[in-house]
Amino acid sequence: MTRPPIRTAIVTLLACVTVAAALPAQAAVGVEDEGANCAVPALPDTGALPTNAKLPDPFRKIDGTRISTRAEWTCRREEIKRLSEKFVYGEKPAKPQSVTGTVSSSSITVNVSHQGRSSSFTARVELPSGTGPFPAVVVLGGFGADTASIKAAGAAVINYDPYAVGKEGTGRTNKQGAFYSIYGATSPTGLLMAWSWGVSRIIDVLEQSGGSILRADATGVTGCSRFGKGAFVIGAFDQRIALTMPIESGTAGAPIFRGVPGEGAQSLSSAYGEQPWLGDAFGSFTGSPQRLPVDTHQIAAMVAPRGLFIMDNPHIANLGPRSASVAALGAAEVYKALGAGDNISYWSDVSDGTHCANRAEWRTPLQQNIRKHLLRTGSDPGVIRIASKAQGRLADWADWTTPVLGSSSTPPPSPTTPPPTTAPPPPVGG
Ligand code: MCU
Repeated sequence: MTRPPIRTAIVTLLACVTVAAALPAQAAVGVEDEGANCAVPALPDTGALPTNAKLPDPFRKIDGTRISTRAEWTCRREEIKRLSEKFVYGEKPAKPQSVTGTVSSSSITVNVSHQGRSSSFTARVELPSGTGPFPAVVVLGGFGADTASIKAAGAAVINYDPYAVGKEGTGRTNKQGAFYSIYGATSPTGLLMAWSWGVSRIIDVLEQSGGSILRADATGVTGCSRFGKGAFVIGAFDQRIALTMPIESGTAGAPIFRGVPGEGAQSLSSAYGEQPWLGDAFGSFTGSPQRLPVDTHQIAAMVAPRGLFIMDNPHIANLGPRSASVAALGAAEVYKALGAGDNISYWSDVSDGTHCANRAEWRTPLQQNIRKHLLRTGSDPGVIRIASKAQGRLADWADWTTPVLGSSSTPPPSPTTPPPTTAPPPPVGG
């Protein structure tokens, strides 16, 4: 696939510029990070990271052993979280000392203060018809998400301007926005994680509001393109988000970092340099993603067992759709191991090649996901529907098998199942 289509699209778009034992179906919603108190071993230093051309084993802990129960996922997830913060996105600080705000049927205000610094931002609310309280989908940006279908399904829309929390167009030493007013303009945390922090603070305010207009336990997130990158990270890093729906996110979003160079997607150095989306620490890996101790299949797996619906466009190689499909297939192995295989969807089988188009193909799965994970009135299983022209193969990237995880602390009788197999067509980069 050639580059021109995305350029054309960009010109257009820049104009708008355990959960312990019995997991399955729904995750507990209510805690931003259930593993916050896990005893995580010391993380490796950048210089000591081994080279691994394959995708890191999501089930192998930093101490070298593999998890054998579902309950252990909570702390393994925490390891992935901390590794991702250290090497990919930058740290997401815990809830600040004070978060206050208001929720009305038309807007949300968020006021934050921490160690003598304060900042605030607002988001516009659109309610669906009917009687609340409503679940809500946080929509980043203002293009590419089918807000009419979200509301028709019965969820409110929270229009979130990520730039109020982390501006684009600044250098890495002069980051601006509500996040950086608190944590400093030279914070090494990138914009995607700053945006994630902002949505977490919106959910804090929803929780404090008593939930009479918008429910705090039924929040989704979506956005397209750079805001798809944002939606991906936002959903991964707050376990109160019940449904994560990145659209056409491209490099620094869903596509596996290791696959990006071979597929002809936007290069890691281009994405790293274009905007401070990724954390400053990622600068060490733009030419050597094989040294990263985590890849995006694990970031996607951080969403498990919560709802995840990744939408992609197979017609634009620059978006890395093959590499994104591999991430989804890898994450799906974690979902399966947790007994939640029905909660993940990936859909790139769409006809219109326009970047961030409003697509009829996604309307039904979008509304099914909203009913299942936000309204909790539906039970449709997730769908993996990969366009044949952008089909990645997990078997080419994974040298690990998917364990059968015990549902208690007793190790299961049989430790492994055969390697994941999914589909025949050519490998990423092929
Ligand atoms: C796909 O997301 C980005 C892409 O990474 C950028 O290189 C390009 O400039 O903008 C895309 C986007 O956000 O389009 C609206």
